[in-house]
Amino acid sequence: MENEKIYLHYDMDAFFASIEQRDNPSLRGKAIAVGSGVVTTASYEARKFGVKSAMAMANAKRLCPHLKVIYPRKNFYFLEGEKIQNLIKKVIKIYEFTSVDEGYLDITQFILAENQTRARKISKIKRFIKKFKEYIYKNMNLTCSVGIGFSKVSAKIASDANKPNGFFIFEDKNHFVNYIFEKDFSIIPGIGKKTKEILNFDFGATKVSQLYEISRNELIRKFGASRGEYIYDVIRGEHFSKINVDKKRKSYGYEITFNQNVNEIYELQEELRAQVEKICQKLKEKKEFVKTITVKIKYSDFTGHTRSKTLENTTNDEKLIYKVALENFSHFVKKDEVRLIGIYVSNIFKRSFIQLKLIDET
Ligand code: TTP
Ligand code: MG
Repeated sequence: MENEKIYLHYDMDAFFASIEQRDNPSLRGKAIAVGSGVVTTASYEARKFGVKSAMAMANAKRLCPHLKVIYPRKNFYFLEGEKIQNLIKKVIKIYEFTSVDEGYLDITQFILAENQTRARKISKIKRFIKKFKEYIYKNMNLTCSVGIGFSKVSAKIASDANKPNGFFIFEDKNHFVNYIFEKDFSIIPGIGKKTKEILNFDFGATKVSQLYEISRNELIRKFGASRGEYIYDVIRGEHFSKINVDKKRKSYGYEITFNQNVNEIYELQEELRAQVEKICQKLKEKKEFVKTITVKIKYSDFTGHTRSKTLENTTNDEKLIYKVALENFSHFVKKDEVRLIGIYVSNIFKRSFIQLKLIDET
């Protein structure tokens, strides 16, 4: 196939809970849940008792009386997730991290070669998975599950097929369709609660197999073009989306809440200047460039406003970003009794030539 791609999706196993078990040997092999009022995640030992994410802790305790409850260390888990991402970035250049513990990698170049037999391809994939899992384990002492597919979505479904610490490979579309056919359609990512209800209610569908009976037009009529087409294509193994390496997190920034009203414009401008400085430092560290700059303001009566400007070109220039911030700020009619001021940047890019260079290196 001309445009054949091989995607890997990784998903860390019981991420928060595994970190706790790793760092506290007395928790290993035990049923634990991380959370306070609600379970954020449970160890696989606890899942055997039916303990699940988003369950009230009291219910979890009822299902599993010996459950050990661990108060979350959210910042630490986030940093651990970032460590994993940095490890991956060192060895694979086409990546997209979709949450703290999962992401997509394009591994086509490591696998495909001309005139290669199917058996050879599969054995290369298996070797790659083994190396990948060992690499993460050796460095993090954590296990993950891995899925391989011909599209991002097929790789994601594959990574769920043999959890925990497993892997699964979709060799092609047929293999994929056969696998999902008899499954509940909740196996398809992106079919949310509302869509699910409509599919249940209007079409009497609960299984993927039943979705093949609905025409493309009907799906579009019910769900709109984008979601309708997605559902139609995805169950046929025909939904393809690219890994977007350039586009990073949607936005970030800084804001400050004052203890009392601030009425002086220069004081607010000074605060913005300090925030811009911090943002630009971060942009330079991360080698990122932005197009959109937003200023946010809140008044003593809790009303709030934002003002954004999108530039023609990407920038990380402190003077320019500060100038745009001031311009945004000048558009607020009221500039006193301010309780919060902040600045956010979005439309974040990595310069594409940097990325291309990296790809050439591998
Ligand atoms: P998941 O990957 O969904 O779950 P998991 O890693 O705990 O387990 P699995 O082996 O099934 O992948 O989520 C990653 C982390 O995100 C999880 O450890 C806890 C956190 N999380 C929440 O904080 N709230 C939630 O509702 C969910 C689902 C997860
Ligand atoms: Mg996970």
